[in-house]
Amino acid sequence: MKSKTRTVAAVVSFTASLVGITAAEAQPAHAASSCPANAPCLYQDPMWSGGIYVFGPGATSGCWNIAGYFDNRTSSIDNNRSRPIVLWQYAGCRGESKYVYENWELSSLGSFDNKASSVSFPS
Ligand SMILES: [Ca+2]
Repeated sequence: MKSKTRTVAAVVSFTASLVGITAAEAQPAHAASSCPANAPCLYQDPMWSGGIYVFGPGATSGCWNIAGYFDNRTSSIDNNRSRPIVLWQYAGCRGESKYVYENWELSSLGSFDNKASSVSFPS
């Protein structure tokens, strides 16, 4: 198990450099305490502040549109779940996308700021 964990970490680091995520953006979990356990949370403002949009335990697969007020307002993420999520530019999980690893927090979204309109949960 230990060697598998190291391999996964190396792949994450390599992929992060490819898509231009800086070390400042990718931080260990638990900085954002307002997000419930096992839930992916979207925040209206950077640094996990402002309004919060929480995906419940039923959101484990498929594509979910971000309803109402939160559409195009997400500025930081706490993926407080042991599975990745993908943010999408348009409803129905179309357009540009941004991958968020399991148990990762992003204090800002760079070019994806205020863009997300749907979220998918890859199996
Ligand atoms: Ca915002």
